[in-house]
Amino acid sequence: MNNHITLGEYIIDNQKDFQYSSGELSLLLSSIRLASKVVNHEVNKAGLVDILGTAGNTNIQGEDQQKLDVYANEVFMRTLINREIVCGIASEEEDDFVIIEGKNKSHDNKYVILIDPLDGSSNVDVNVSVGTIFSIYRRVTPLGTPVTKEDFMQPGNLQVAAGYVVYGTSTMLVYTTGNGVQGFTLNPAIGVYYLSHPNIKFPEDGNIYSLNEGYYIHFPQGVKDYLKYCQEEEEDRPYSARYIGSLVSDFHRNMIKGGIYIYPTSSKAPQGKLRLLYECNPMAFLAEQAGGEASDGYRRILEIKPTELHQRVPIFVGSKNMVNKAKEFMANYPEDAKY
Ligand code: P6P
Repeated sequence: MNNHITLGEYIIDNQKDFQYSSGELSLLLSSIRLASKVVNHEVNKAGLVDILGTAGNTNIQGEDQQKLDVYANEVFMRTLINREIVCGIASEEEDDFVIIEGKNKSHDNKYVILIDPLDGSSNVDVNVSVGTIFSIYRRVTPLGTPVTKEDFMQPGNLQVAAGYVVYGTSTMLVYTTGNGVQGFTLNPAIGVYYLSHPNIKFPEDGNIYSLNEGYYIHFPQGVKDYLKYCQEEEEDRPYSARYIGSLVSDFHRNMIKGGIYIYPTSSKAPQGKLRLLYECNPMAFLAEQAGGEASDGYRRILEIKPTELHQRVPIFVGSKNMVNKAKEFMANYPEDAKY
């Protein structure tokens, strides 16, 4: 019998850390825990049942919705709505935010959640890790009224909690409520998450860089210069290139070992590819809570004022000294700060 604390026990033990919490945030985290176990069950057997491939439609991003994308979105939406613990939900798989009109006066709930239900889902068919990403805010409009877009368009530095589930060789739930980053590993035999990685810290330095070098010719010059720096024959370089096309997995590996993940603007993706509200902000909150950094190349991700629900921004996230070195190269081209 291991002596690790379970996620449920941890949430209860740390209830006091949630400012003004009436237990709603604990309930919300517990619901995410439950939904992640249901999704994990399907992801792990995806190869066995006809749930692979596309669902035959596309999301607002124009991307093929994988059947598991749709399934994961339904599981998280249903779990959160049925429990009526949030007053609104925004999802990568939903064109607009969803107002929770529950029977028990859901408008009185104080949190909104933004989710990417299954990031990297195009990897499912080839058995590569995928992940769920979530971001939680306190609403800013009056309790008792239906949520508005304003409740979702908050800068990342106002997040109350953020985290991800990585469905990998083991399934982990990693989250922060602003008091450090805690990692929990699922024991699938009994369906319990145990605290396996307390107070995860990004190594200040690292020797892994993660970006899609196939787009090299389309990158801004600052990114090209940084890439060449990473590949120079020096005492601490060249670094290793590790990129599996799944943000959560690349981020998680880099947070444990040290490294930087970059999805820059390019002539093919003038705003970058990743979404600010439910990909970049939660990963940036986690990175900073673990002692790392997250920038768009010029500005702190968490200080960007959102303008659209599904807006994209470039991201440089990971070990503090690696992100700062990349920013040094980007600073030589201030014209690229506009995107
Ligand atoms: P590309 C998955 O679609 C994703 O959002 C991230 O998980 C991943 O890092 C990135 O896009 C991969 O994008 O353009 O390199 O295939």
